[in-house]
Amino acid sequence: MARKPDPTSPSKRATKAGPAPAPGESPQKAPKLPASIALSDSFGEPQAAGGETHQVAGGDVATLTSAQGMPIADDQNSLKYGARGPVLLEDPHFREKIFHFDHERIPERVVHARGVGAHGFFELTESLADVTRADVLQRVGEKVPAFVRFSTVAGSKGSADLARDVRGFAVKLYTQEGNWDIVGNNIPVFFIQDAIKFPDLIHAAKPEPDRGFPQAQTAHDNFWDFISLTPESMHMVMWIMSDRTIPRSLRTIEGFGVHSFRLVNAEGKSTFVKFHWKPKAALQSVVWNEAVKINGADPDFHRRDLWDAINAGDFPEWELGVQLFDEDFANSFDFDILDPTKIIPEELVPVRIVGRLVLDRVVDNFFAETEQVAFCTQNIIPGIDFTNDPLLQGRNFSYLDTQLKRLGGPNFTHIPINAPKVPVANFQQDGHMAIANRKGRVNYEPNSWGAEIGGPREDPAKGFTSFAATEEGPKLRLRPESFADHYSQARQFLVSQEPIEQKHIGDALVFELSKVERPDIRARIVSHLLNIDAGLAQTVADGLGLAALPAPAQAARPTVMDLPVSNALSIVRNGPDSFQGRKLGILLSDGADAGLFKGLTAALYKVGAVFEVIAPKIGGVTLSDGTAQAARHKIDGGPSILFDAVAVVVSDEGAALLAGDAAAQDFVRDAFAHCKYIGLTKAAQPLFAKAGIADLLDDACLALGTAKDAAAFVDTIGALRFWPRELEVDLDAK
Ligand code: HDE
Repeated sequence: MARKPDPTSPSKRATKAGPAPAPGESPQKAPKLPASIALSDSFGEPQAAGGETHQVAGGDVATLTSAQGMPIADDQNSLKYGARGPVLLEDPHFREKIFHFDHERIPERVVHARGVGAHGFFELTESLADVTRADVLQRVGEKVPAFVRFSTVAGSKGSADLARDVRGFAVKLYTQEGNWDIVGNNIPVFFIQDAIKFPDLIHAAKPEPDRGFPQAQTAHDNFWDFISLTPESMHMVMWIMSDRTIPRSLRTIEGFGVHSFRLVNAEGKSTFVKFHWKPKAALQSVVWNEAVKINGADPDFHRRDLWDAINAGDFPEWELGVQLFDEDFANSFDFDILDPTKIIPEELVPVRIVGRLVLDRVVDNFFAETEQVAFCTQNIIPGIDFTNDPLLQGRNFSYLDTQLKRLGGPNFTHIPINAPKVPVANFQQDGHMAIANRKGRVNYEPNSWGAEIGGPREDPAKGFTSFAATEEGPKLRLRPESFADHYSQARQFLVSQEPIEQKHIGDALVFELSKVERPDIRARIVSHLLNIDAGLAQTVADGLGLAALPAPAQAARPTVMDLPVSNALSIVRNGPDSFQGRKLGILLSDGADAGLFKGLTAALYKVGAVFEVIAPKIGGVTLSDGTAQAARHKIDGGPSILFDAVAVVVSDEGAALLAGDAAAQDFVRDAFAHCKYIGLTKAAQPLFAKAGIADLLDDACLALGTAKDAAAFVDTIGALRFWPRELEVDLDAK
């Protein structure tokens, strides 16, 4: 007969505090906790009723409950027969808790899985009442709440932030006429002209299906194979190989609606529009070698930056710009305004700034908001409408579908982050997780129950009406001839870059194609580059070690136009002019000059910049005047790649100590190799000598002696990088 377990007299083994120590290991000491917090394990004795043992004393702390609201007495132990007996199926708390945990995951987004979101507002600064009836675009000064989710495209949810990738820039505006989503990217064109190619593009970009890698990278055979067979992607290829895909911060990217949309005014007149978001912090990117290292040092680099900036009150801000144009322009333009692989250069149709988007609040809960937010391109409001861009039309079909799968039912608009901030009144009902079913007897219309019981009615005056475009023609699977030029704008993008940016495009192509195993794919890409620019094709061919140049790719439209330079396309020409909102890494040692340090931090404060101290020990340093300065990073946890510029403020003894440390050497060597501005005290020389760069120091390596030097230094580092140095430190540039 089985012995009856007696919960009141537990066996001796059950009362032992933790596992027996292994030989040679000292017995584990229980951690010292504040008196108000009880240890979570209770041995041998049933828990005191009321769950007091788990609560922080002194506050009015809520009682833990189950999802059904039942108060929980013990959250540490499942229900058992005796202390060592089997767990009972009966235990409702255990069952519910594990059940819920087992179902925590929802499918990650098939693209744009890794993202970060924030709340804010949109404010209109110039009325567009002449061209649209959209309420949110009428009255200057009017604000509506906004939620923005930034993302990378190819990587899984857990991939690193600085993958070379397009960034999603999806904006939800909670307007008085419902939610308006502008689901854009940080690049104004796309790879393909027809949505039917999207699954192929994404399959090719994602990890290869047999091996499940590479993660969050396009540097592999499948991607470049698809691209090399898809000439329409060549314009986008120029953009993704530029530094646009390795941004310094999400605060420093542009956003684009990509497609041509329509604005429709009260008279029903339509004007075409392209949407732009222009960052107040200007365009800024990192360099590739830096991106690779950032992904190791801080895979959350971008989301942390956004989080920190908002919490510090340095609210990220963008201007909303619109390019407005009419049918006449569309007919006279060299390209089809329905073709999403083309831009309309700002020099041809200027960007008119009409509003601002400010992000001023981080999310309370990542899953509830950032994960569950559901953007849909078809979320538009009266006064906004679509065009026949075939990519946009395909997207309008896709987004509802994807949310149904991801969020589990048609009621995802009931989730607070997706719910409009205006009353919803319709006869939709039921489905999974229906939270907002209508009250009353009537669930159809038309009905004859009168307004009060019978509920909402259509309103032709207020309601959305589609622009009455006239369409005709036979049903065909055909691409228009006006979409056929795949190279002219790719060339325009290239020639609009500064030489250093052109070099980076060449470097990126060589890097990516060097990861491609099949030589014929590498050559096929070069054959396309020949149609864009002979110099670039030659550079890439040389970089790959191609024995001979291939023949140029056959082009649907062989004549490549020499379009004028567009300055708006360059990052360097649109970079920052001050250090505001940026971060200096200050490497300190014991005995570092206190006056200089204070001068430096005061100068940074003055321009609205931030700094972080890196020191040999996380406990910080004692400065020359005896004051203690805390550190944010220990030297090997705070590499210079995390900062926009660095200053090395050390004493003689400090420099001698750091000179023998590989992480300190890397700190200055990387800052130098990444063309960063460097400030250094005279005493720092031995560290630079050990790092092998003492003889290379240039105009962007500035001596720091006095507080006045510090102020001059902070002025100088306003520029993005000191690019001339790259020619000294990169073999490919020689
Ligand atoms: Fe998307 N895209 N996309 N896309 N897209 C999705 O919707 C799709 C395209 C963009 O932060 C999915 O909710 C198709 C262009 C962003 O939640 C999915 C096509 C642009 C986000 C989808 C495109 C975008 C998505 C996956 C080709 C720039 C993230 C998860 C016709 C203008 C939104 C989801 C967020 C997300 C489909 C092309 C931007 C599957 C079929 C072009 C920023 O519906």
